[in-house]
Amino acid sequence: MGVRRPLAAVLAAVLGFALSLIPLTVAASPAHAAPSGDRDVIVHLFQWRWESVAEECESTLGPNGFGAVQVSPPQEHVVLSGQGYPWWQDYQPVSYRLDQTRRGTRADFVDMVDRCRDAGVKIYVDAIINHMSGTGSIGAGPGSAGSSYSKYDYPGIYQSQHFGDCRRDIANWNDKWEVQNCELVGLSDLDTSSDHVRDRVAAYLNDLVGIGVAGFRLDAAKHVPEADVQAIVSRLDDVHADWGGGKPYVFQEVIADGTIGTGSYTPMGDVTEFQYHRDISHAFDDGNIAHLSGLGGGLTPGDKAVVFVANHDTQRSDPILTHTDGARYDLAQSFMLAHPYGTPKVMSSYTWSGSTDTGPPMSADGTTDPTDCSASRWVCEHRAVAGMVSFRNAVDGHGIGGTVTDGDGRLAFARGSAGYAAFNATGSAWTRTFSTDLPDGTYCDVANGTFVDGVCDAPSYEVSDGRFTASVPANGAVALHVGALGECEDPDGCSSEPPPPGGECSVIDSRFDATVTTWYGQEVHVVGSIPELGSWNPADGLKLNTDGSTYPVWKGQVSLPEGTRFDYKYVKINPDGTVEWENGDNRSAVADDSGGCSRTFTGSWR
Ligand code: LM2
Ligand code: CA
Repeated sequence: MGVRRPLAAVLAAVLGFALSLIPLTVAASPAHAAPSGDRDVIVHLFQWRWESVAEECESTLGPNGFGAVQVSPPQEHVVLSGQGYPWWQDYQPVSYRLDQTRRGTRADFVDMVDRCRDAGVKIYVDAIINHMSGTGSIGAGPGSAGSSYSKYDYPGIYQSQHFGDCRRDIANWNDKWEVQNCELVGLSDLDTSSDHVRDRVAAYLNDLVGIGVAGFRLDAAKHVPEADVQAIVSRLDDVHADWGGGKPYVFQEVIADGTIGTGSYTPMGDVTEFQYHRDISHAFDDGNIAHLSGLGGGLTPGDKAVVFVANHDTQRSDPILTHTDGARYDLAQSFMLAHPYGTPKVMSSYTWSGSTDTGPPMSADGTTDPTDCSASRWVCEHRAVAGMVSFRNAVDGHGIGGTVTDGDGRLAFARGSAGYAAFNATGSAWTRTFSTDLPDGTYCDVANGTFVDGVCDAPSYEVSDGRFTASVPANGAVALHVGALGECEDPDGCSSEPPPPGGECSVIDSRFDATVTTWYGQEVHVVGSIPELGSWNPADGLKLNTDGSTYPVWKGQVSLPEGTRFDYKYVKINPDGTVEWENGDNRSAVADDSGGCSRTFTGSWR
């Protein structure tokens, strides 16, 4: 298709789907302080400033029981003014100084760690241990904190001899040696077999541990030989006593393929499970969720797997289900939190239009703006599932049972006598009586609000003789647990019914008016990122119609859940089935209720 494939897709394209189980070749390392079972949820506050993270810990994450924040890389990075300060500057370290990044100063970072710890929330740092900066347009600095550098030369840290001999891009992804020793997208590849490099990387990580950081995402871990990861991890200090001491939590970014599987990295810590991401995303995208109670079966053992619906790379390079999909995506993240497999990582995104390189909201000098969840570009989708974090924490230790389905798109299950959740990935409400093992009482529906300090701001349900009757909203969920017993106290209303038509709208009548000149026999379709618009498949898009009185305006209509964000393009389909895409960036839209319960999206062919 070519229209929405960014550079990073080159990366994704070569990552096969096969999960190969490679025998363990590395000696087991000391036990790590894995996130405690009852507070294990990670949220990736992608590109947030340090002070914004601190505020979120205090206002939202701590009170709702989130366990940890994955923050964007804190070390000094390249500054690419000529390229509009793309987000991926961070993935090109030029020193390990925390003094000044686009997200704030070292003092800001320290303050964030302290304030989050006081709120009961850990900080996990995205640690780049495989490489330093690249070349080409990247130039030679100075870096964000003023350090001078050039590729293979970082004064006072690394010189040419500290980088591998390969000095070219990874070409053959089936050759494990190349994958681990050549360059990932032209980034200078550290010789992690050398003691100097191991010591230097570990000193950086221990600086962070000393500040109170409790864990690490090891970026591009698959590109670092297992023994080198082991050597670095074994050099780590124990975490702050507030976190119970012990080694930092480590999860490694391993995009498993036929050449390198997750199994060879599990001795050093947890690993990202990309097959889970593909499975859950396709299931919710297709509305085919009835079979998901066994999600994760056959993948990396759950106590070693970090799982997610989308991450900052997949949402750009290989989007299956992302924040642009609105309700269905939120539902998938809710499901991930309700299901016991893996350590869940919730994504929190910002939007972009046009290039996927686009950085976060920022000032003219490339410094990131504070987050404002009510402003349009910060999506803050973790807030939509905050109540489900309390569900996860409350049902820890209880397996899945009492599964109920209704067609392909509906699934409900118990988590023992501690919780019950129902998911509806169809366009109409699912009304029925559910049988549970919950003690009788009034329960707050944490799928549709939060339960904090005994206050429920969501609909509540009466469980009587173990049963409750609910109308699970279209593309929505209902979730009850024993840690959230209480009646709705929401001043905005407590109805568990979908909002009445004419008031707030749950569905937006979305109309497209496209001005397109065609020749006889051509059709015009709207094709976009959501299932209703064909999930980028022209044949499944929305067909528009015209007649003598409206031509060249083509019109069509589709109903979308309120708040659905999506990208789209116009295409012409010729009688022989060939497809012509319009030029330029994808169009972006939100089917919100700002104009009542219907919206019209207009445009002209480009
Ligand atoms: C990762 N995990 O293994 C990160 O999750 C991913 O976001 C990083 O790529 C990657 N590894 C390297 O840390 C991103 C971004 C790339 C970008 C790199 C480096 O997705 O597009 O590459 O960060 O900033 C950019 C240019 C690329 C160029 C490279 C080196 O897009 O065209 O390659 O810099 O100059 C010649
Ligand atoms: Ca390497």
